[in-house]
Amino acid sequence: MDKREIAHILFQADRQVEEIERFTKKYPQFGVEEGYEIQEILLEHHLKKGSHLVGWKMGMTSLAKMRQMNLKDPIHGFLTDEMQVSDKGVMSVKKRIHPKVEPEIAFLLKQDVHKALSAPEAFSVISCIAPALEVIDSRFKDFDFKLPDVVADNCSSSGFVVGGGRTRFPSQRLKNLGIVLEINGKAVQFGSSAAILGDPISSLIELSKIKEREGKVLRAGEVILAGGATAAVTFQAGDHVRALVEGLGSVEFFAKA
Ligand code: OOG
Ligand code: MG
Repeated sequence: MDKREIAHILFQADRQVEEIERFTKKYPQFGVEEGYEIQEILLEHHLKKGSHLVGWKMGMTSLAKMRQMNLKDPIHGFLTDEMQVSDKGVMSVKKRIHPKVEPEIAFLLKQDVHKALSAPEAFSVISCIAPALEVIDSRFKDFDFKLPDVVADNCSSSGFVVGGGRTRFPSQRLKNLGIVLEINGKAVQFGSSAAILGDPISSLIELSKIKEREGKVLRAGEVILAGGATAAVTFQAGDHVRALVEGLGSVEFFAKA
């Protein structure tokens, strides 16, 4: 199994909007650690093509999803400027294979983070807490993947939108905020921020631990997506997609061909 080749195949599948078979079928020995090594090479491809790293995302943060996948820890990926769409902006469907959307909570960092954070520290490094929408688009046929595949595929990352949010927010409220995902004005998913590791701030704490282990730094200005709060939902060109998060406001996009 050639990690460089797999990263190249994943990058090409993304660029050419072509689905591929999961790698664990052909390489049953392929593990999560190798998945992260491939993800690193994939990031190099994005940077070489002129994209900029703008943040990180956590995935599989709901206890239900972790149990379903038999996981003990969430997974993480990178976010680039190319994936970002402004609030009320246009999300292309044509550039994606089989996109789905999920409501999330985003943190904006106001300072660099060099080490694992405690909960009070985590709140002190945030400049803003905002509602967000994440568009996932697995490069694998039918979203059929095992953990090493999805990690290599940058955790299905494809697009994201961050809403206005709040610069000050009571920390104890964050752990149970109602969340609604709407498509064309109709509520299609309901959830609570509690679905995200019991409290979304835990996602930032987990990420800080991971980055400390990797010897990497989270940078001021970066966006952190805490993880999906409901199931992800398919959308189509012409759809107006909006997420509302109690106390934080809303965020939306218009899906276009
Ligand atoms: C992986 C994407 C995980 C989340 O928030 O849990 C993710 C997938 O389900 O394809 O973004
Ligand atoms: Mg997500």
